[in-house]
Amino acid sequence: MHKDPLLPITTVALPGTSLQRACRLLVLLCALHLSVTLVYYVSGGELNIFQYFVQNQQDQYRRFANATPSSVQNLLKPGYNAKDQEIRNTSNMVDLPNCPETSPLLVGPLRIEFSVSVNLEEVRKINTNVREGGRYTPEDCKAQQKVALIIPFRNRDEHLKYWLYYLHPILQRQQLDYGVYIINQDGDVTFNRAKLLNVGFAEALKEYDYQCFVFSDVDLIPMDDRNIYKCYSQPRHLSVSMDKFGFGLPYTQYFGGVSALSKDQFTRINGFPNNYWGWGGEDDDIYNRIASRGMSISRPDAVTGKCRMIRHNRDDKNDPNPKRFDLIAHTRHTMNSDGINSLSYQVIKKEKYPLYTKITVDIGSPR
Ligand code: UDH
Ligand code: NGS
Repeated sequence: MHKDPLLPITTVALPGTSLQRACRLLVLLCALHLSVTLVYYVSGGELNIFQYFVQNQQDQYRRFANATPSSVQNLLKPGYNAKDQEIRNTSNMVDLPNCPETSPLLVGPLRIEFSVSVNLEEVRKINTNVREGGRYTPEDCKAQQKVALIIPFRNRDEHLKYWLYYLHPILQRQQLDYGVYIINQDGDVTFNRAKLLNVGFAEALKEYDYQCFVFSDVDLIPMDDRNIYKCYSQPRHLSVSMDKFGFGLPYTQYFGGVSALSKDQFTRINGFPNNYWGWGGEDDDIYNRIASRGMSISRPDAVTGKCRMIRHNRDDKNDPNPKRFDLIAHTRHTMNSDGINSLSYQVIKKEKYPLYTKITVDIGSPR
């Protein structure tokens, strides 16, 4: 036996002690790692998921992005009731401050895709602040404009679902006081886009004191919520950077797709033509009307104005109109007698759905 007091203890006991220490250190490190991960997940992790859904609008979390700050709180309250909200919206309007020039709720570029089909019941559930007939009024501030969205329509239900899915949240973030009107052409005579838009103008005004009218094809979705669906001092062309045209304009005077005119601008051009049956030319006629009244076209820049069109085949009863070239050559002569002042139609049915008002109309047939 070794008598040295140091050696026997150290040589036998040292490896065991260092193993224990190493184990303790490892356990400590693991605990530390676990706590850090936990803290990160609870705060940062959740925040990122939230932002992801805000950006992409793919999930029920979107309701938070759609709502104004205090309505977010309301949504979280156990006793939240959409009906109470409606009463507050209409009774307290006078006391509200004006909404800011630029909405703080805008998120900028959006991912728009049409691969997954849309369930309207789900869309309704995430747009709880939208009232019957597709009406919305900001809750915390007085909207700068009362906007009617007018969509010419026939047999495009799948496209309409995408439009409602994407546009309702965008329009709410834009803090507009808005209503959605689907103007459905009855029967199967040749389609007439511009006349349906005139009907939309007239019918929307019967419901509310709209000052601005946004006319949108059902298959066009903006890719940036900074492209505000409101009116400007000059008639506005909004769909300026379409995917199908390689994100540009097909020609400088192009005014098709989505446009916005104030009540005054629309009245000054005597509305839109009623006699373009079939595809093409009616948007060029509208452009001619605007130019002939000395107005110019206002547009967002090519980035903000990006939009996607849902690809589709040509519709039945909407073949290219052979008369369109002759018609657009005479806009200046015809526009005084053909327009909102000569509009005649018959409302067949008016239906109030949770996300839109559908007005089915008989607009006659080509003469
Ligand atoms: N629309 C309908 N139903 C129709 C026709 C038109 O709802 O039967 C509406 C709809 O809102 C559409 C808009 O009118 O977005 C304009 O329709 P359009 O046919 O003038 O224009 P779009 O760009 O189609 O939708 C052009 C012909 C596409 C041919 C494609 C061939 N690959
Ligand atoms: C022009 C049409 C417009 C039409 C535009 C884009 O030629 O009505 O093409 O069409 N004007 C005439 O035909 C006179 S698109 O490529 O979207 O089908 O909006």
